[in-house]
Amino acid sequence: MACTRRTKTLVSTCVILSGMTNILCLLYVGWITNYVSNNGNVKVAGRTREKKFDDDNRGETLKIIERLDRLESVVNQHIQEKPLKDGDDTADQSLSDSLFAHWGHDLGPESRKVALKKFQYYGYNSYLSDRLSLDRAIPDLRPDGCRNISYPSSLPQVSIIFIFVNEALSVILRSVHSVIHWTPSHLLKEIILVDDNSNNAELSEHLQRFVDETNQQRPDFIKVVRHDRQEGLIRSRVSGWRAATAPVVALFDAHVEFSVGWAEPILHRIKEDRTRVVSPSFDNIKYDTFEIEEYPLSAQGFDWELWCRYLNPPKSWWTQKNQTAPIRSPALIGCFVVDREYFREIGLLDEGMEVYGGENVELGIRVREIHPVWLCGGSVEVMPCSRIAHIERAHKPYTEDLANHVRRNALRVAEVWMDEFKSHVYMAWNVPQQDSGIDIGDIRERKALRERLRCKPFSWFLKNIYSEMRTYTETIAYGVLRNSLRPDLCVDQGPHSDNIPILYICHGLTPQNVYYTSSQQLHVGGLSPTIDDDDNKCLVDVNGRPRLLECSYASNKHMKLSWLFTQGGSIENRKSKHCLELVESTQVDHGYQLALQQCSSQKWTITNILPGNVL
Ligand SMILES: *[C@@H]1O[C@H](CO)[C@@H](O)[C@H](O)[C@H]1NC(C)=O
Ligand SMILES: *[C@@H]1O[C@H](CO)[C@@H](O)[C@H](O)[C@H]1NC(C)=O
Ligand SMILES: [Mn+2]
Repeated sequence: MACTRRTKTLVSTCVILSGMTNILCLLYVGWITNYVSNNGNVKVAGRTREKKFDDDNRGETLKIIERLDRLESVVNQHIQEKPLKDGDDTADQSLSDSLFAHWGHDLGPESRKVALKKFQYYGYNSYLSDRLSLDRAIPDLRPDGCRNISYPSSLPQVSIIFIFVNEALSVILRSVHSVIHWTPSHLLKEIILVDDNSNNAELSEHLQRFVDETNQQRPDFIKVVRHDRQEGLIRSRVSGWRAATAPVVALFDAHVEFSVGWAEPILHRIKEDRTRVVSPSFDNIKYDTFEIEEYPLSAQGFDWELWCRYLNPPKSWWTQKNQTAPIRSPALIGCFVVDREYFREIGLLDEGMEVYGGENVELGIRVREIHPVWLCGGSVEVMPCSRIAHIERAHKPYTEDLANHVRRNALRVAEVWMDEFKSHVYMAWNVPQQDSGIDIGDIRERKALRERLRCKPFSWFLKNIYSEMRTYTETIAYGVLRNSLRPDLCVDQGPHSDNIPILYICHGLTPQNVYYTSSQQLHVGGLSPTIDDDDNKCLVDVNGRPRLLECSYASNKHMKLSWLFTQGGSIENRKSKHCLELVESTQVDHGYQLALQQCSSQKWTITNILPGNVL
């Protein structure tokens, strides 16, 4: 799964994403890194996720990391990705920092080398995993009350599906061991291992031996499905589903560990109502130490790029004051349990999604299946009493072109399901809505499915299921904002802390996203996805200086945030009548900086105008 945010060093972003090949990414990250170290707060560990639950307490560094996190998806989009190259010193150093920060101090140099190599390959510490018991117990992190709930003895049986590609054997085996150990045996019908064409022969061999041994005791208990070419995670899940025979199927990554009592709460909910699609709650297995890190209870959602994200549970859940109650959730983050036949009825997953495997790709799955489920009358929920620990990788071991696939899948979802809100996905990915040049494949079948299931409009989903999501129906133009004086420079939100917009070499990543609205606001930076996130930043004339302030704040304070803008014309503040312009400056890198001054007819353009609007 990709939506969980990882601990990340600043420089690793580019290393991981581009194999150090992309100058722009390095420039950008270099700039951020300098900024951070110049300000003396170089502590870079921390999960973004925490901020959702601790809103008042966010360090600047965390914000920057968050930006890099958001950046990641967009960086991908712009960068021809290459896998990590052997012998790249910078890459090695950053990997090494990441692996050995909290682990391996007493390891000899040879072992370190081996461990590092494996870490680079898998994105987690498989060297350590190989040395941990396959049967280790993980802590029982269920909230109070779960232990006292009793469930009917007759619950539907479940098929467990694990999908993987090039996963460490010990990690797969631990997933299998722990699900066997923690699922009551009369409920566990079978385990299905879907190998999406791993190119590791040793893995297949060892795995097959384990399967054969197990099946000698319980014939057909473990099934192996092997793809003879890489199909991606989405079709892997469907392959697993095809092989399953139990009334309920559970689809998981093969790098998880189950916890006591995980199955009963979920199977009970599905038994009560077969249209419920249920996710367990997730804890983290740290990629370096393999320690279990407790995560707060969350619902699961997505942003407008359709990357997944954890959400605070809805108000209605909090007011029940019952931590064991299911959490209604707009989406799923990838691992879920569903009635096998119901899953078929609602159209499985979109097999038209051409995806090369990788964890982030699962986003496509989540979003894909959530819409049919919700819009067509089922429900999605997260069970607090069912807990599973999942390894969040430090980096994706195979990043080839990942974001392009995610973007393509997102656009498929937008075109099939999102009606007038599809513009939001195009805006978030910063691609033109018409003639995007992106081949999203044939979506007729999915559209027919939507017809057949008589799904509700997407606006219904937003209003009733995902009311936290912000919408941007007022936006009329989006893209990067350039001045004809220096078309190689773009308006950029600059460092978060000082709220000063800057000019920077155009890279088109999130910090350079600009949105102009029909209420004449200019938003700079990524679209804030939900009301629990910070508001968008608006360009404001503050005492004659260009500043970026939260739009709602600036608006409430009646500040000067309205701008007259026409494509190819000036950007003039409606109150102060000053224009946003470039002025020469020897103090900045690129020779120009932004200023507000008497209008001198400088010309600005913004990349895309939404269909039906004139600027
Ligand atoms: C749970 O059950 C045990 C024994 O059945 C009982 O002693 C305990 O008080 C119960 N706890 C709660 C929170 O209900
Ligand atoms: C809390 O929620 C659980 C699960 O839905 C339910 O079984 C239980 O009765 C609820 N407890 C209370 C006190 O409402
Ligand atoms: Mn995963």
